[in-house]
Amino acid sequence: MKAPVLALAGGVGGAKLAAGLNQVLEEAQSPLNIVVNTGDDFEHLGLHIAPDLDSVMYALSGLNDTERGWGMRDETWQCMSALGRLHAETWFSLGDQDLATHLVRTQMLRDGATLSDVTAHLFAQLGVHASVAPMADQPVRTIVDTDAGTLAFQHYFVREQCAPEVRRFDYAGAAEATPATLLARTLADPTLRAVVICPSNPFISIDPMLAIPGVRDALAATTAPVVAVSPIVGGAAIKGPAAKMLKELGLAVSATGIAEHYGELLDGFVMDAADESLAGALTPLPTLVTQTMMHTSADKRALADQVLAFCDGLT
Ligand code: FO1
Repeated sequence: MKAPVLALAGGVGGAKLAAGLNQVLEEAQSPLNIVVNTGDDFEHLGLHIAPDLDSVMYALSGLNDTERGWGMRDETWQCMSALGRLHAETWFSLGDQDLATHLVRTQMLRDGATLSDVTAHLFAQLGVHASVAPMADQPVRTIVDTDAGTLAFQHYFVREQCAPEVRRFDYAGAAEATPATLLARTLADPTLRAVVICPSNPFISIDPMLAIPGVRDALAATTAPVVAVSPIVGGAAIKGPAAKMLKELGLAVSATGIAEHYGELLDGFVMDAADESLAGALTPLPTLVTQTMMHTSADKRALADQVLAFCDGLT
């Protein structure tokens, strides 16, 4: 059995690189384990919504809407219109096809399956071969402390459109959670090839994982190289509110700010060619400067190939 790669992912950027790694490693018949943030999960209209798991699932199965960044392509919104007619909550858009995912997940959880079981089942139904799991089977919920009060993550992100100023993040339930089996087992695997922290928002996609007891220590203890890809290019987030958050938290709005945020955890860092002038500031951290924008499936593959070669060179 070849050595596995572990990808930590959340959000649109995370799903894109996870899809690239999946293409490259599937062709090489090498194992890929993807662990996904569930700090964005919430109960809505009686359903368990897991946006980041679904972004990865739709990206890897090719069902994703590339324009919108979340949800499924060729989506319809009949249920949302009907909810509007009933004066029910419509601030969070659930597509008709996407609803099927939430229905199956919610039913299985209610029948006693774990979120890891449900995730493996859903990915298998859509023909994805990579092993994918949530970061934990217990609920961990990102809470955003803002100048407009304390907000549940999706209330901050979607309902309030990230407008309130962020003061800090909390990950409710993290202290009581345990890493999902796939995460714990992969981090303890002495043959682990690399850990790739995808170009995800560090505060809302990766820090919820690091808040689970044992994860940070296991990342520090693994002999595999831990490499992060910057979600900040040219002082702006590729997508989403990462730059706004860095600024509001008083951190450098740059690829350097991201590397500094992960600090000692990293054995290597990947930043975009647009930020080449910043690479020296990270010395002695080995840094790969390359094209990190992923518009096409060829871009995702190319970045995955380069990141893997960089990791292998660090070992
Ligand atoms: N993002 C939005 O900006 N508006 C929405 O109405 C919305 C609905 C939605 C439904 C299902 C799903 O899987 C994701 C959805 N997202 C929506 C994206 C999601 O809120 C965020 O992208 C993530 O939580 C942040 O990574």
